[in-house]
Amino acid sequence: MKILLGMSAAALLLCGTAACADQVHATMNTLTTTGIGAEAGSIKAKDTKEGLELHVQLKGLTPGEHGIHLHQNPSCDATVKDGQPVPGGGAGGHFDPLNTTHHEGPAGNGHQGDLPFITADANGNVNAKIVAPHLKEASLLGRSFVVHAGGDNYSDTPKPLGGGGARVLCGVISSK
Ligand SMILES: [Cu+2]
Ligand SMILES: [Zn+2]
Repeated sequence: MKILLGMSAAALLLCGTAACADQVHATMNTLTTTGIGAEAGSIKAKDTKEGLELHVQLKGLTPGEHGIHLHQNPSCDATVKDGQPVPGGGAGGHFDPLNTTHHEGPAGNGHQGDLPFITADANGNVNAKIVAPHLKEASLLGRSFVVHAGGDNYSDTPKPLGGGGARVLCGVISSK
């Protein structure tokens, strides 16, 4: 693990310029009760002076708003809770390196993994650039992006974690 981390750091140093923009990315797939299903687009990341910019291109969503977050683990596996399958449960919780345990959205001081919600058009497609002011590319490797069935009100009330509910798309983040 130490060697892997070292290599990632070296790659980031070599590619710290605009010439290497968009090299950190995730291929997104639908989630099923046993793992992942069809490919559903991609997310590409780059650092800007406003923060981490994500180019989000997705398909197959229900029209309307969807919560999207950086989740802790590099896994899109299904897990089991109380005897029920949890699609994408392997991704773990929202990236929260300071252990705030609060969901406050991209401008808040809670989970660093809280991203601006995305909106799918009438055909279920998303082609959007979103900016997460508190995140950097270097925080992404070894984690995953998750898109939820519902929107995100950037709060833990009335429902926890923005109220997005079930996990519908997931992608483990890599760099190449
Ligand atoms: Cu999430
Ligand atoms: Zn959160």
